[in-house]
Amino acid sequence: MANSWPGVIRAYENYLPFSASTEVVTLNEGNTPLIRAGRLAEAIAPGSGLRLFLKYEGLNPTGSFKDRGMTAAVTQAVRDGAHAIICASTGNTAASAAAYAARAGIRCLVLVPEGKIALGKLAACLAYGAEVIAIDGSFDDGLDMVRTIVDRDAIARHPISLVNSINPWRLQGQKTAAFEICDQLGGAAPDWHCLPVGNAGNITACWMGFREYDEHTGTGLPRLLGGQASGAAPIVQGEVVAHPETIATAIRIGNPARWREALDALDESGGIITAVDDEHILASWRMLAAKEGIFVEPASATGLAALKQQIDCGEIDPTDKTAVCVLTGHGLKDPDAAVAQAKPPRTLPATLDALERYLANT
Ligand code: AN7
Repeated sequence: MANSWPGVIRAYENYLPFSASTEVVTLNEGNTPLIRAGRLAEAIAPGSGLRLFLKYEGLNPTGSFKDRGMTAAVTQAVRDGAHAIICASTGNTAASAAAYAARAGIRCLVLVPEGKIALGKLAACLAYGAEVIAIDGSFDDGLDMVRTIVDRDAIARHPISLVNSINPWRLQGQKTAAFEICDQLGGAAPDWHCLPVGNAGNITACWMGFREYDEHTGTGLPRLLGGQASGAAPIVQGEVVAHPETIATAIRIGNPARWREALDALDESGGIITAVDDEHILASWRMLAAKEGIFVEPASATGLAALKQQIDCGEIDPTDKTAVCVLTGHGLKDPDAAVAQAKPPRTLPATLDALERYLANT
């Protein structure tokens, strides 16, 4: 049977501000699996009846949830006559922008923090032919730079379109994750929607999506649970973090662009935002792989780590609840982190003898 999934813009065209005649730039993103995680539920909330689901966004075309927003942002950029797009990024936005720009045949510039972008993301940006500019500053510095340059360029003849999530089209595309989750749960929102928070675009977009779907189809609304890394938790602390640090480099962000919108979404949903130590992010990251066979990049485990923390401290009662954890990026994005966390492989001589002895002793 032919794969008829057309990508998120066409799949949810009634909910998106694109006309039927718009030429969509798509890689058939979206339609990611919602995986029931029974063993993990039993590990974090034994005997509670928790129904835990994992929205595996790492299976998008460039390996992260960013593709949902990027199809919309690049479609609109082309419609606006842009000849180039630009963004600052911890890596996933950059890789996604690079791919969609290649697809559209336009130029792509990405600013990344030097030495702080995971290998798989850098590799992808280079392969897609983006102009990668490494800056000796943070993501936040890069975002300030691209915001300013785009404002200046607005008077030029060939506009550069900014595709960070301050671009409203990004949120339009990204909200489709909420639609899919409700559809996959049989027309209902979960009780808890748990996700990592960096620049806070995704939590803002998801909330927009849940609200719109509830209005039109009566799915109900989830409560939002956002997780930030302890070393990069400006929203939790209520102040800008000048030098964010975390092993979860994707969310190494000290001054989120969608800060206020995230606070509104948390407030409206009766949600929680919490900080999780790197150690607990990694413990959840390990559980996802070892208990469910799902390999994600470290940042992607932050929603699960936040859920476990809130259950442990009694703030969330898991009894007979449905919770979705959004796994935002694929494990192959950050192979260095994975190898550094694991025991090195055993080496043996290439003989049957050696293998037999190994099997006898383990
Ligand atoms: C795997 O790519 O900000 O709160 O520049 O890559 O919407 O920012 C990445 C963010 C979570 C946080 N998980 O989402 C970038 C960038 C992964 C991510 C987030 C990111 P937002």
